[in-house]
Amino acid sequence: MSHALLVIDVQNDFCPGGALAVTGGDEIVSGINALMPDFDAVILTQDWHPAGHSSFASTHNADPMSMTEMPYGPQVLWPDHCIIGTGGAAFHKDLQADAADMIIRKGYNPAIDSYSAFFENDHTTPTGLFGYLQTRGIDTLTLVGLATDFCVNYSAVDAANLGLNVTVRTDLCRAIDFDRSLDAAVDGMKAAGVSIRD
Ligand code: VGL
Ligand code: ZN
Repeated sequence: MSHALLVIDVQNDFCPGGALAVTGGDEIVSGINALMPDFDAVILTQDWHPAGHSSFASTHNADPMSMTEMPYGPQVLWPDHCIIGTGGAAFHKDLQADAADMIIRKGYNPAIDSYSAFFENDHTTPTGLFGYLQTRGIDTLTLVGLATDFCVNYSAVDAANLGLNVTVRTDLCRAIDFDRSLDAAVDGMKAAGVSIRD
């Protein structure tokens, strides 16, 4: 069976200067590139929202980083970010995106956010990534990217619950760390059986 590198959302809007900048988000790019040749497959995710997405505070006339209730549960309202086709949604210019076998986009459904690379935030609607991994015989994942406490966390927990062997390289991730979300995320990942490598 094979081992894939899953690179989460290394996009301009999550890097310094971006709309939802993660501190140090650009520091991990060269280390991620250097890891790519060690894997049987390289998969990138790309956060990919239509304008007016339901996860945007502006859509609800609310303050960014406030909370709302969606039919699927609580949801953080974010600044507008990763709008389809914009420069903010593009990968960081130094990320070796050409090395990817697969790029999976998520968050394009206007009514449902999608932190995880596997399921939308309703925890039901699949992105198709699990089927891709199964048909390629990939049973082991190493995750890197942005942000540790949101999209990396949700992707890692879903992957572990789907029965994959999962390691998160936190040295090649950076966190939003909103309302102590990083500690909660690390606890949740460990509880799901994810290996954390600092
Ligand atoms: C992310 C918030 C909103 C992430 C994406 O990549 O962690 N966070 N959209
Ligand atoms: Zn998003």
